[in-house]
Parts: sequence; C-alpha cells; structure tokens
Amino acid sequence: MTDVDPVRLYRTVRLIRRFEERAIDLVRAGEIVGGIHPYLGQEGIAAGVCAALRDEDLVTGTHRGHGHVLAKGADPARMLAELCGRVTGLNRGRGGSMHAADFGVGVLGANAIVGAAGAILTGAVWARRRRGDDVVGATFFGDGAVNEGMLLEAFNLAALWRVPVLFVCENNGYATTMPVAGAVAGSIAGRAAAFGMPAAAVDGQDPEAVRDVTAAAVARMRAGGGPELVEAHTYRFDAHHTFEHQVRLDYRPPEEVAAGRSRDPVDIQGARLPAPVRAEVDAAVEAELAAAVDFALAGPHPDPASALDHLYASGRTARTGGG
Ligand SMILES: Cc1ncc(C[n+]2csc(CCOP(=O)(O)OP(=O)(O)O)c2C)c(N)n1
Repeated sequence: MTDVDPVRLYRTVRLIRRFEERAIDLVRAGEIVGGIHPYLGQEGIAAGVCAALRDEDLVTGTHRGHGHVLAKGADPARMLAELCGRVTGLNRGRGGSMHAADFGVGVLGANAIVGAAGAILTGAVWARRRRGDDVVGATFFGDGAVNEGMLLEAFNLAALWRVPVLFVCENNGYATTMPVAGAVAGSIAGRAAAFGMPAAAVDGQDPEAVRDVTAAAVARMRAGGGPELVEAHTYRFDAHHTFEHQVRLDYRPPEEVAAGRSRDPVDIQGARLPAPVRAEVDAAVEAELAAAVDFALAGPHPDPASALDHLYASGRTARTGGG
C-alpha cells in the first residue's frame, strides 16, 4: 500500500504499549481494581486494522481489548479513567477494562465473553446496512474463541447475509494456558472456508502488513463482498491477566517467550521512522499519557446511591462514550 502513514501507525502502537504499561502500574497501585488482560505484544493488530477503517466503521473487541478501543480513536484519558472506575470514564466507570465502549468512535465495546463480540458486531453492521449506512465492521477475537458456538453462528449469518464484517483472529498461541494445538481441531482458516468466507494469514507483529491485508479486505467488502477472516499471528508478551504477576504459571518455555518478544511491533514500526521523528512521537505519547493518568486519578468514583442507574438502554440513537 502506498498510503500507509508510518508515523501514524507507530504513534498508535506506541500509545497502546505505554497505555498498557501505565495501566499495569495502576493495577499495582490499587487504582484499577481486579486487574487487566494486557495487550502488550499484540498492538500491531489493533493499530493495523483500525488504520484501514473509517471513523464511522464499527468494531468490537475482547477481554484483552484496550488496544482495540484506543486504536479506533477513543480518548486515552477517558479510557484510563474508565479502567480506574471513575465517573469521568468513557462509561462513567461502570464498564471497566473488559466492557469499555465509545459509540462516538464506533467502538461497540470490549467484551468479557469469549466469542460474543463477533455476534454483536455482525448484528450491528447488518442493522446499520439495512438502515442504509455505508459502514463495515471489524471484530477481534482470540484463538480461544474459534470453537465457541456464538462465533461460528456469527460466521454463518454474516456469510449467509453477506454482512461486511472482518473477523480478525488474534492468534497468540494460547487461550489462557491452553496451547492452540491442544484445543483447535483442523485450522482457523478452515473454519472460514466452511462458511465460504475468504481467509488470509498475516504477521500480526507488522502493523503495516496488518493494515494492508485489512485495507484489501475492506475494499472488497465495501464493493459488496461478504465477510472475510484474517488470522494474525502474534505473541502475548506479558501475562494472560495481571494476576499472573503474583502467581507465576509455567506454561510457556522461556526460550519461546524470548523469541516471541524479539519481534516487537513497536520496534518493527519504529525502525521505519527516522530516529528524531520516533523520539518526537515517544515524547508526545508520554506527555499525553501523563496527562491521562492525572485526569483519571482526579475523577471521582461513582456515588454508590447511583448503582442502579443506566442499567437499561435509553434509546436507539448512537451516543458518545459517557455522553
Ligand atoms: C464464554 C467464555 N468462556 C470462558 C471464559 C474465560 N476466559 C476468559 S479469557 C479466556 C481465554 C481466551 O483465550 P483467547 O480467546 O485465545 O484470547 P487471549 O486471552 O489469548 O487473548 C477464557 C477461557 C470467558 N470469559 N468466556
């Protein structure tokens, strides 16, 4: 692709990386209750996919979803406030890490239920297309989701009704501690073939490669093609969940972790920039995140008396996060 903006892609992967590192600090400080699933190492996928989408396009994400929300354009300060459970958060502090959403930038939500986000996105894109809106969608899921009935049902309906959804599998080799080979019969691409969906594999550590494969799929989908699947091969650099920082689980050989970490999407994209440009972006990201942490910690916690507010949908029109 000739229209890849390497600086923009670098900024996004760097922002997600440093956001996650800040979030881990805030877990340790007790400001984020319950911990998080760090997206460290997988940043190139969210950045690359969202770089090929328009503002009005829709995404849904996973329990490891901060990168998806940020890459689509949510405000890092309000996202961090959300993680800290503050009323200034994207969802008034009620969604938290695994349910953050920002409808204003097309993020219909991270999702704690493995395999659910694909069904939600398929329904949402179908509804918007029926209304006449020229939108497409991308939904992220892990290799652990590919045997979930809900996701396979979404494949089926999306293919049957030709809903323009890009199913993005973030194959990091493990579902919690379970290796792919111990859980997945056949292949992930083979599941797409069963529903007549085109499938492509991509190096998830290379943001530009992800962006290119997504842009090609999105162009076909906008031209009337049906859904497609992309299997992005990646590696989770950190814990499945921050609880692992207390309880070390011995499921990944140290050599494998070292090899995985040696292909860092931040460095791969950073190497495409002149050093001074990279340093400038890094400094800007640090300043933005320092302000984001201050904003997050300055926000009040919700009043316990309001615990039952906002439980029911108030209307069908899109709203901005927290609006
Ligand atoms: C339907 C459902 N089953 C089980 C869980 C518990 N769970 C949370 S994360 C996870 C592993 C998911 O692995 P994968 O989809 O590969 O994503 P990754 O964590 O590797 O990003 C499981 C089993 C869940 N949240 N939802």
